[in-house]
Amino acid sequence: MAAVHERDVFLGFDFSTQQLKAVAVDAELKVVLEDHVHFDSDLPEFRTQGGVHMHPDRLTVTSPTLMWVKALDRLLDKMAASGFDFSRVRALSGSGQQHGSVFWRTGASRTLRTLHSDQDQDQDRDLQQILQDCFSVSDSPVWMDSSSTAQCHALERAAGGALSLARITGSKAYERFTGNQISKMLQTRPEEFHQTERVSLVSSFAASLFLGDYAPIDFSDGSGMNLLDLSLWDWSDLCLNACAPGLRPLLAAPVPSSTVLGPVCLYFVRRFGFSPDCSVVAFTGDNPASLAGMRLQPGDIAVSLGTSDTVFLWLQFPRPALEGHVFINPVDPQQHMALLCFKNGSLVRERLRDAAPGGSWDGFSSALTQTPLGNDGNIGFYFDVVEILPAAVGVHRFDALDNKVSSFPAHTEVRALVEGQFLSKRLHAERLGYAIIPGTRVLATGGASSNAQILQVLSDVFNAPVFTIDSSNSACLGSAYRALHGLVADSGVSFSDVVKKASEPKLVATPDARAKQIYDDMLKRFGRLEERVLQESRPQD
Ligand code: 5FX
Repeated sequence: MAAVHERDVFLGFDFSTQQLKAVAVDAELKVVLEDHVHFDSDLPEFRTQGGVHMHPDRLTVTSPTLMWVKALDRLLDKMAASGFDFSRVRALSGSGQQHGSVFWRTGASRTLRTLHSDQDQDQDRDLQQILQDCFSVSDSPVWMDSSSTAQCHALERAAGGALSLARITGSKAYERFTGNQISKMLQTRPEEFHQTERVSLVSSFAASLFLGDYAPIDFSDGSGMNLLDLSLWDWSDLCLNACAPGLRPLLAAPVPSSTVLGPVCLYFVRRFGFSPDCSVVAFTGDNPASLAGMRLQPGDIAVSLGTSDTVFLWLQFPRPALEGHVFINPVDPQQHMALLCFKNGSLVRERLRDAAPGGSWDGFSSALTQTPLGNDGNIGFYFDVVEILPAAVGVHRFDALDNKVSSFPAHTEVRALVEGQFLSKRLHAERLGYAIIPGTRVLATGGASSNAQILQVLSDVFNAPVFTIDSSNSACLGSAYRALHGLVADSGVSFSDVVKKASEPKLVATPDARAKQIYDDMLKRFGRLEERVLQESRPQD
């Protein structure tokens, strides 16, 4: 592969739920362009709310496939109008919301390949016009869909149970996971299904547009389908057959996430001025792309403290379990990543802030500084809404002797919440195989990552230094970085070498010397108490 030149630019796209975003970085990894198209407001003709259609059963959630095609037309037009020089783009990649599926109608590959034609006839037509008849299903199921419970049960039965399925595919069966959605499509809309010649994820669908041909699914996003055997880097015949017999040719073989799929097709060269040598690197899921954008390294953990809290782990030795998701790592297929979601995040922190002395973040922070590490043994669980990990609800407080108590003093309550939220993240991360190793960093992001006292507790509970990063555009940025990495991955250059030039995260907290002993012990108690809370939350017969 030729050296990267000073004038080269790398482009990353993110087809997220609500918008299509683009970021371009130069050879020094400086961001030179950010742009987006917002589905609801920029494409009102599709009548989406938050980028989706919620169906009357309130379980089925879809997005119009052609909306994504039109969004790409619109975004590239906007970028051209702003003077962006497409001829400098050496490589592009992208990401899509995970799990969503696109059903290509039989014959669509022929239409896609017309994008390679050097005839002028298509240059005046936008992508939406060219591809309007290409989809056998016009509304793509997306990750918010939860209508495939019956198919999930059937898949778990076929695999010999939820844990066996998790051991094969990295996750137990989830309604939004694509295999179960495909199975539902076959059972409820067989006619459309039988008119389908290819099923893509949102990511591989988007790559197909640039490629002018079907793009393969990458290992990392493919891990979110309940179909990929993570140990084989290939589809599991057992899962394929359980979801839809004969599915393999409709998916084609999955590929490593850093694969160069080919050059951008002529349509983009002629219409927007891309270089015919611009490479399309496999697209992946938004969460894997975020891991790349946050530049996680072996042993790192990223904690996003938002409305709900999300944890990304770089895993060397994964232990898929009944909770969380293990994916093949997007920047190194020999490694893994895991994703954990916690629903009770900022809203609970804000509720306790309001109740804290002074009713402010200052009061909340001073409660943390005035209470000791380990909170004198007091532990709390605060689930205002039914939690995912664990599937429990309500507020549960325990004193140092594990007795259930009905209240804590105001300061103790604040520390119990923050310690409890972080202990829970550590507990569930460790269950998936996460281990704190020398050099482990905790990367914090999201609203609450601006609170120094909260981050100190995070550092103490994980006994690791905490750094802050801005992850607002991490999926897009990660895609631009992956575009660059794709050009050199085959020659053995690691992703971390490629992104060395990007700005360093900021060190904001280091663990107290007493933290390891205190929280190693507390974690064991926390695990036992969580089990009790879970039992109490189970409906009684
Ligand atoms: C992950 O499993 C999810 O379902 C979401 O984070 C989607 O990827 C959001 F786009």
